[in-house]
Amino acid sequence: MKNIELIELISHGDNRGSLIALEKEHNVPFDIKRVYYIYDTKRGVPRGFHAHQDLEQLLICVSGSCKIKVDNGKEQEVYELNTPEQALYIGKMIWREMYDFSQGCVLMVIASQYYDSEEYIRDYDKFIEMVNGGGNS
Ligand code: T46
Repeated sequence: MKNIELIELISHGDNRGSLIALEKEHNVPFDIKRVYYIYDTKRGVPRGFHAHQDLEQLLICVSGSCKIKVDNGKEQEVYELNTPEQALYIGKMIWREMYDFSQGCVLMVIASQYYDSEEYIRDYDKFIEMVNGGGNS
């Protein structure tokens, strides 16, 4: 799907354990402005249900697992994130829903913009309208 990519991260491991580095241009395809993480999620409680017009993000499940449904207004895909060695890139104008969080799941998100609550598209019908009419799909 356009604006969605599952990126394999290179893990540097030795007999002490593993380490993964995230760097702009190497494995993060945008300027990093913000990092946040979602944790202490509740069983059976989904999150997300919105899209962003300009925001790009990388989602990494650094512990546990969860599922991410992405929707570009025409097609939908579900990704299960269950390893810190993969990052899901979500580009502009993608509706996302996160669910099936395992116990102890920590979902880390690297974002291309500072937080702006006004920038969220929270209405699915409006999202579909924008995708079909706005020229951003
Ligand atoms: C997204 C998915 C993957 C802040 O104050 N700063 C922040 O940077 C963020 C992301 C959130 N917040 C506040 C706003 C709400 O009061 O934290 C609270 C929970 O945020 P929200 O309901 O938007 O969380 P999710 O899990 O539904 O969505 C988040 C991101 O908001 C969103 O951009 O793509 O994770």
